[in-house]
Amino acid sequence: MSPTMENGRRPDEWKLEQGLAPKDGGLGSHDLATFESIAQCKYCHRPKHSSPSDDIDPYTTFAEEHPGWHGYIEWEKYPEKRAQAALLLAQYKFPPPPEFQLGTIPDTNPVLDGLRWKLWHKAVGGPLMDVPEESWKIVLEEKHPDMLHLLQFPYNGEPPKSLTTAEPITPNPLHFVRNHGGIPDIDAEKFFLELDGLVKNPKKLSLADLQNEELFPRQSNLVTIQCSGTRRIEQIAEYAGEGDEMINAPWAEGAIGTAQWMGVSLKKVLKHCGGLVDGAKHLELYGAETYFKHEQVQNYVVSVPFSKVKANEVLLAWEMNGKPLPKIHGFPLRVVVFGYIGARSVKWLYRIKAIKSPSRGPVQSKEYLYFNGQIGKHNQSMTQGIQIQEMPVSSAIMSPWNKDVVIHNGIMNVKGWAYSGGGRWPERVEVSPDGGFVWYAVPLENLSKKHKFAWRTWHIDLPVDAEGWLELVVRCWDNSLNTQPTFVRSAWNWGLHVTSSCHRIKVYSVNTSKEATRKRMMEFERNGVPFEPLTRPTEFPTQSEDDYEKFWETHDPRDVEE
Ligand SMILES: Nc1nc2c(c(=O)[nH]1)N[C@H]1C(S)=C(S)[C@@H](COP(=O)(O)O)O[C@H]1N2
Ligand SMILES: [Mo]
Repeated sequence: MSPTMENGRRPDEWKLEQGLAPKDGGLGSHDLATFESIAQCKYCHRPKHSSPSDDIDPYTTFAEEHPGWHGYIEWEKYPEKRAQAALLLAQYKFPPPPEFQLGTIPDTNPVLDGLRWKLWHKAVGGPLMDVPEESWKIVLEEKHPDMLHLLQFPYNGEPPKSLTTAEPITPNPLHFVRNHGGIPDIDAEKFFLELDGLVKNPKKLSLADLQNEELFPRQSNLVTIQCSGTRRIEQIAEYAGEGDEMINAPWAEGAIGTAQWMGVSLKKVLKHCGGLVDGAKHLELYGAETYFKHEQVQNYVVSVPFSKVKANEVLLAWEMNGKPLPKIHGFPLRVVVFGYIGARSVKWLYRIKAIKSPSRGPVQSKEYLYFNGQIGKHNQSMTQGIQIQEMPVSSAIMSPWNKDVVIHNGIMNVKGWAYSGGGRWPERVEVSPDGGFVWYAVPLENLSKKHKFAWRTWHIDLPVDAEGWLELVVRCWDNSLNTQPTFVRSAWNWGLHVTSSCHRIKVYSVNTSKEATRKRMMEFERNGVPFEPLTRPTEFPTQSEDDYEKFWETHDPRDVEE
């Protein structure tokens, strides 16, 4: 492929994901000590000054709930405590989120900083004060050094393209991360899971209880987790949107990962609690960290229907690819909901509550909404959005990359992933070299093994005759014969969720099986002139004076005489 590659990877690969050049690659641009100078009093716009909330001692008022559970403040059970945090937040005017959709996406890694979220934590203070710094430290300890950090805090990151599909099972340090807050640090020995609400016999189970094979058989599944924001950058490139309170991280194709998860089926755990009381139909899942929305604090709460649990498709997992869960992926216990958007796979799980109807938690019912294309800021209401649950069929080309120069001999090697949610799986992957008229099927032996709840990685030797700029497209057909919308525009939505349209990339094709091209490329080599960048003028004549004159001897001149 491209001559600038080192060990098959480019050091500046991430810039290609965003179409930008990298700059610092530093640890983030903001000194958090600047908090006092940035945060202003909401009313007088001067730096924060004394107020009634000064009597609140955040260290005692917002104390962590249990010893050994660092990063867990219980909010859901204590409305007064939430009101006090809201009082503290209300003192300040926070800076607006950065504009990166109508302007340009910053050329740094971390790409976005999350200053507002950092300041919210500082404003409540107490045990939340150091959460942004502590979380970033865990990112650096647990994730691959080549991660593309889309948002420093709450941490959102994806692997570089060349590593995303290098293996059909994603190595833990390369698995994408999507957080809504800090990363708790919970002592497994002190941990317990609370099951309450409409369960017959509410219980508290320690990790040792859950791991006791006399109580619960182990279950291990290969499951792909896909964030509904995957490939969002294509929607952003088309039109700006908004949707959720969280900065809409400009994800490329890497917000998807596949792991062998091990734990126990939630169905078995509920059975151990005597099952559900009549009328209970949903399980509300609680994550330990603090989530901010509209100057209110809460824990991370979503729900799954009991029918999904009954099918043994909701796993309580403590192992990821044979290793204990990394802190960043939910240690000591997380949920893995097969075939649903990632948002339901709650990390740092501490409570499961049986309820009658889907959770009213904002992540469940007020975000992750899928709107009609004409809905936006001017006319949006939450109830118009479909709550996203199962992911539709999707796919992506991971090599070559958009705007790549591909030098080939009539056969282009193209690689990627394909996935379908809801217990459907890719049956056929098709690649087009011409923008979507002609489709070549990926030979079945070039697809990774079929699993009910996992993606398939694939590669194809694509016949490509044409040269110059071409549009490569991929689409997948799942086992229900669903396929993907044709263009981003076909399914663009205000929340910038579920970019499942056919993935299109532009490549510059140089076909050396053509005699003239082969000769030209040899000339570049002979003259010691690099072919790239494409836009640099060729530094040697592309036709000899002789050939040029000969042509005019045998052809009509430019103009015709009547
Ligand atoms: N407690 C908690 N669980 C969470 C989240 C979170 O922010 N907090 N993010 C969710 C979202 S939106 C996704 S896509 C997945 C990502 O899982 P991963 O970070 O392990 O890849 O976790 C989900 N579980
Ligand atoms: Mo997500």
